[in-house]
This record gives sequence, structure tokens and C-alpha cells, in this order.
Amino acid sequence: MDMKAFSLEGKTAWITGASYGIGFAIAEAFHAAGAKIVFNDISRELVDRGLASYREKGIPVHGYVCDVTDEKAVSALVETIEKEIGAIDILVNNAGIIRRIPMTEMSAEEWRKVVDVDLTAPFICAKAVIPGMIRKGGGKIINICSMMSELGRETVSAYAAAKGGLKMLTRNICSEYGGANIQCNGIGPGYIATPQTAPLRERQKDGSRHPFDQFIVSKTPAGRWGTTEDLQGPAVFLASAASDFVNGHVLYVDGGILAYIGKQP
Ligand code: NAP
Ligand code: GCO
Repeated sequence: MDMKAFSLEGKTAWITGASYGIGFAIAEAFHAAGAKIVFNDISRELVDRGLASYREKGIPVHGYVCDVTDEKAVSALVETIEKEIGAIDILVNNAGIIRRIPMTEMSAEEWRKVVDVDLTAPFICAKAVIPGMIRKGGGKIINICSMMSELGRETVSAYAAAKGGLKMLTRNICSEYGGANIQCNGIGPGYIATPQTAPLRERQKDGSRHPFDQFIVSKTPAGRWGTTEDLQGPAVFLASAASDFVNGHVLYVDGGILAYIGKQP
């Protein structure tokens, strides 16, 4: 086998919401694999923060302010990228939000906001890049799903519904555009130490670990939270020619948590 299959040389990758966290780590890995990096985030402040972080790492990037829920803004951004940088070979739908609210206390507006960012925006971004991918003879779309694409838990109804829908959108893009040599797969991170999960890991007043932190560590065969680096290899694989015959799949990078019933109390 030619290991060049894992290279992203000559490819242009757009990672949404990649000023920090999982998106930033994926962009770092794609750069190391040879790709040209484009990212967006929702505010000028976040994009500037991201640009500074990439500069610190010596990673040349193009950064844009764009709200991925705004179809007009996304279409305009894709046009700009295609004009200024070139065709988009790889899209990573990474931007996301979560609101941890008991369902009976969640307003329909709060529900819609989560679904808008976590499900409708990946639809909008994929719809915007697919025509260019078809013209180019193919492409890669990676949707950042979640364990909540498979499981529910208290207070995350909108997030779980959106991430479950994102798993099915992944399968549908595979079904509809696999014939155009577009591979659309998901990555389902387990519990990853990023700002999004910081509230679940906060030290208690007495200095002890957050109960949820202890719960996740005990439920994960790997016995730890994931790091954003744990996602880099799987992301490069799904973005590269090495996965050309993998389509409609969600690759769970979760330390084994989804496979494990848990220790007997
Ligand atoms: P995150 O806190 O979820 O943030 C993702 C980025 O997207 C942030 O920069 C965020 O900006 C941005 N964003 C939010 N709404 C946006 C919009 N409308 N337009 C453009 N950008 C927007 O970071 P993360 O923990 O690295 O998560 C990244 C992805 O992985 C998300 O889809 C998340 O659901 C998923 N995920 C995370 C975990 C985990 O354990 N961390 C596990 C499974 C899946 P703001 O900072 O303003 O929100
Ligand atoms: C939560 C967490 C999870 C993780 C991730 C797990 O509140 O349960 O935020 O949703 O972010 O999605 O895969």
C-alpha cells in the first residue's frame, strides 16, 4: 500500500468553527498532512483569536467571519473561497453549540437555536460545497457528530436530536452524492476536554472532581477524557484517499464508552 493515500497535499480544507477546540486540532492535523486550511467562526474576535493561535503554531490559514446558520453568508463565503483560494476539497462541519436545559424547561426558541447550528448549518454548508465538489470530480465531507448521535441523557434533548439527525444527514449525503465520488462520513467524539465540556469537569468547592467527570472516567474503558489530539488521526483518515471506499459511516472516537455497559456498582 502507498502511504501517500493518507496525504492531503494539494487539497483545500474548510473547517467551520475552528478558532479553538476540536476544529482547531483537526485543522492542525490537516496542515501537517499537507492541506491548505480555511476556517470561519461566528465573530471577528474569535477569528482573530484563531488567527493568532494558528500563527503561533506556524500554520498559514485563511480565516473568515461567518455565521454558518446564515445561508446567504455561507454561499457568499464559499464563492469567496473558491475565487480567492480554490475549489474546496474537504469540508468539516465542526461548528456547534450545546444548551444543557431540562426539556420541560427549554423554550422552543432555545431548541431551534441548537438544531439550527448543529443540524441545519451542516446542511447549509454541505449544500454550498457539493456543486464545486461535483465539478472537481469528488470531495470529502466530515460531520462532527457525537455520542449523542446514539445515546440520550438528561438536559441535552435538542443537542441529541440534532446530532442524531446529523448522523442521518451524513448517511443521506452519502446516498445522494456517493455516485459523484463524494464521501460523507461522521466523527463521533466521546467526552473530549474542551471549553464546551468544561462545566462537566469543574472542581467542586471541596476540591473534589465533578461527579460527572468521575462518571465519565468510570464509564470509559480508556479510563480518561479524550483530548482533541485523539481526533486528529481519524479526521486525516476520513479526509484522505485512504477512506475513498468509506461512506455514510460515523467513526466513534470515544475510548470505548459506547461499547461498554459499565462497571458493576
Ligand atoms: P465548541 O465550544 O462546541 O465550539 C465550536 C466552535 O463553533 C466555537 O468556536 C463556536 O463559537 C463556533 N460556533 C458556534 N456557533 C456558530 C455559528 N453559528 N457559526 C459559526 N461558528 C459557530 O467546541 P468543541 O468542544 O471543540 O466542539 C466542536 C464540535 O464537536 C461541536 O460540533 C461539538 O458539538 C462537537 N463535539 C464536542 C465534544 C466534546 O466533548 N467537546 C464531543 C462530541 C462532539 P462560540 O465559541 O461562540 O460558541
Ligand atoms: C454533554 C456533553 C456531550 C459531549 C459530546 C459527547 O453535556 O453530555 O457536552 O454532549 O459534548 O457530545 O459525545
